[in-house]
Amino acid sequence: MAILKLYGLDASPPVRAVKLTLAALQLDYEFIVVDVTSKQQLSKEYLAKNPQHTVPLLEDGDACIWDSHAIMCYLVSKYSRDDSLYPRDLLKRAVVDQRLHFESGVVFANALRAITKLVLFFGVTEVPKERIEAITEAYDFVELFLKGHSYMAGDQLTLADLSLISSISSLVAYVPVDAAKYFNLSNWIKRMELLPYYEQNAKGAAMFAGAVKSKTFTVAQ
Ligand code: GSF
Repeated sequence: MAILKLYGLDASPPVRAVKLTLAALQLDYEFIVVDVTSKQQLSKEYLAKNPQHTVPLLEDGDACIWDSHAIMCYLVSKYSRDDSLYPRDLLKRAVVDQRLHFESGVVFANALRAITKLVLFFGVTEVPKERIEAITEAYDFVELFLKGHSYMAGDQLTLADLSLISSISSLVAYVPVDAAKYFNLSNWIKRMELLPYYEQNAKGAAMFAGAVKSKTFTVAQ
């Protein structure tokens, strides 16, 4: 087997989701830093691998796969005999898939990326209140998903958890999770922090939080 190569940077939530998956599967890989803050993803060499110029990117032999969700599903399907992270049972898998699409569209794109573009990339000092509402809406949904369950797609750890913890542990830099209002969510975060390989997310989440905290912004009413 060719050595897997993962391209990205630790501060990036979807890169961390893939790192968590690689650690859960105990797969060796080479990590190649592509720093999007200095536009390294726009190099000719990187564009040849990923014309959409996003991180994470996984290189497996001649194959280049991007989008964290696609990478995570590929890794489990190809390299794990145990399907617990991404069940083969079609109905169970559909629930995990729903959560992954939810992470991609509602949590990452509509909540995390939207506010991060304003605060970190455009240096906006007054954020529209819709951006904060998008975060609390995401928290409201996951609180509901977790009702009566320990994990995002039911009672066992799946890719849904590894994906969602990467973005939710970054969103807390903007809106802390109120344990009284979000009892299930705050317990789930604590459960995720106990994973033996959680450091794969913790380091980058702290870097991300540090970048957000270094900015000053208010919320427009
Ligand atoms: C999002 C990738 C993405 O936007 C995934 O892989 O899950 N749905 C995709 N990555 C950002 C970095 S980040 O916000 O963590 C990225 O690569 N931006 C640089 C660019 O040129 O788009």
